[in-house]
Amino acid sequence: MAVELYHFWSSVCSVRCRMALEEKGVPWTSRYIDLFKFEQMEPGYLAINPDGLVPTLVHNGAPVRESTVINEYIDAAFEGPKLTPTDPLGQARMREFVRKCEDGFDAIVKLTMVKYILPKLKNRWSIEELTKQAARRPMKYYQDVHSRAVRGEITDDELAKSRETIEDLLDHLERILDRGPWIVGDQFTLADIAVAPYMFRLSALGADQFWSHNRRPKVNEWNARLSARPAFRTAVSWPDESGGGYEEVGLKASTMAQKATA
Ligand SMILES: N[C@@H](CCC(=O)N[C@@H](CS)C(=O)NCC(=O)O)C(=O)O
Repeated sequence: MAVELYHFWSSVCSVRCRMALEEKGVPWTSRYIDLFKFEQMEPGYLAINPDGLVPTLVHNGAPVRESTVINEYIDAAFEGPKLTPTDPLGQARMREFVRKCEDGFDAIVKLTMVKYILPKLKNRWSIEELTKQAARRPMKYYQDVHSRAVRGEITDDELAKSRETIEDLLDHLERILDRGPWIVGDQFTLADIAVAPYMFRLSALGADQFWSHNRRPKVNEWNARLSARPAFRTAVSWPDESGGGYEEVGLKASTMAQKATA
């Protein structure tokens, strides 16, 4: 029953799957794919993930891709606390929210990539090398985002729109947490896990600008409950194996990650 996760420390989709594995209590083996060394494009990895993306879960030799699909698989395939409601309406509510998180992914990529992934890459590689590597990305989306980011062409307008998307997602979360304490109600589910890594990334940008006692108080309280979960702490505290963490680019280390490693 070998379970391997190919993942990267700060990747939001990797955090998602680490958290699901930890919530279920599934023993798993780490296969670190260093995106700062472009290991996602090595032939051995492309054989299990032709899009050159992390994460990939490999269970008994069979790869499963796409973080939200992986999480449904983890919940269905392994013993442990159920992370999906049993009633069809609860399942629909959970999937509606997971879909919203997927729709917000591009906004998270742009906001945080420009702020800290690109500067870290620039500390390690020349512009020529980064341009070459951007063109090698198997997916058009990443070819475009990375090559434009390297050329400094992610516009202020795009960043403003990304910011708006995230603000809307958090407003939506504030509204639906009326039925709390978790996103679907009494049960902690894959919906909470789907958005957890965004909280981690946004908190590195300075959480107080997005939620606090006064601004989106329900999100603030839910986030405190989420951050207290051991699975979350483990998921967000995976070390940056190529070094530097957030501090390298002058960002606040996530307070959640600090707690996790304390
Ligand atoms: N829809 C995919 C997205 C996966 C994805 O975009 N992963 C990012 C890290 S969060 C990645 O591997 N990027 C590769 C790159 O930047 O070249 C999922 O949910 O798993």
